[in-house]
Amino acid sequence: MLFIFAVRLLLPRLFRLLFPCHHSRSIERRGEAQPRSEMGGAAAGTKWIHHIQRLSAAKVSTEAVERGQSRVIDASLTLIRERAKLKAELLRALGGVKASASLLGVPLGHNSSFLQGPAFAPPRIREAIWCGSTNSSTEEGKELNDPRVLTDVGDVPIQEIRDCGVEDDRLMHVISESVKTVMEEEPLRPLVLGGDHSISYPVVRAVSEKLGGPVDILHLDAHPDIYDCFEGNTYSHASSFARIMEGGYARRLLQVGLRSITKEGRDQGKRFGVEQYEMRTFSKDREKLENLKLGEGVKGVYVSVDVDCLDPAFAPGVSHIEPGGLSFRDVLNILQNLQGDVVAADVVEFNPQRDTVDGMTAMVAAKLVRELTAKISK
Ligand SMILES: [Mn+2]
Repeated sequence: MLFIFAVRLLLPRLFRLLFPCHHSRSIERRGEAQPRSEMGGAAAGTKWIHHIQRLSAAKVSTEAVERGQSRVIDASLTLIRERAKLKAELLRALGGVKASASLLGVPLGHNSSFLQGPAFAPPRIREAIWCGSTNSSTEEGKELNDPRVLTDVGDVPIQEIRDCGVEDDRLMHVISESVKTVMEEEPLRPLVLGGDHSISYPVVRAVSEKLGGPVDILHLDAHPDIYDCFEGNTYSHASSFARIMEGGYARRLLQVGLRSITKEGRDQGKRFGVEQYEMRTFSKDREKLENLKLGEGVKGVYVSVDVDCLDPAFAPGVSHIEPGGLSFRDVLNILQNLQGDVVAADVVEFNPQRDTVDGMTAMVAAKLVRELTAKISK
């Protein structure tokens, strides 16, 4: 017995001694499990799973890789398109619906300058929307379990597409195409679940292109997200509104809840004519912000809610904790009293990896989604 044990213990060591190459390869393979070491100094936007560069070493032609990527993207868009078609057909058959919110998840976190947890938010938000601890009525009495009020077309499979080596230019295009696919189906209107804030750029671009003109944007956030470029990444979550304004996708941009703004943030705000409302003057601005009328003479209103617009006391599960923010009731007052045709919206930057164990911020994000649903659907 002791002899067998000794052999079993010693044989692998003897094997490694005789075949050192096998040993070093097994170390290399362990290294593969760590995406960062695999990527080396790759460009921004290539963090997390991204194995295609290693696979390319297998001498597959660029054309073949691109063909494969296109097939994956087509399949992804097809699933969203078919779900949107089915649900819109049902709504049209039910009749009497002018506009209906439809959830579209965009689980993207790699354009965040800090933590990437928002990539995991959409399923947590859905879970909280349907959590049994509350009922399915919005505050003003709309029923979320009525498909005429809310449907769901699923997620853009961001990580699955990136895992095929698709870079951000094309990925952003896929997000835009997904949003347009939903808008194709009357009466669906996209209510997008982020994701970090970089997704607002391809979403707003799609909304504006699809409607054929600019929208007015109500943007609730601790940060203006309007850097020309952040840490070398033009798609950064800190630059999305610079891209939106450059593209001419917004006529008015109102930023509310600001309390972490640099000189560049203010300069860029002036450059693009942004109406920036800072928290330090909120008590003075409150009446105006709780009685907004937007979207007249343009294609409608887009609402972008960064969960960190809220004071961290209300929503600790965010990447950038910034004290001195809005209360949840402040946000609801602004949204519920907003006059205008809300054509699409997003809720972004909820980071489940920083949430409390009982998922408090997930409930907060879900209630934002519920009340935005009430705003969109009619
Ligand atoms: Mn923010």
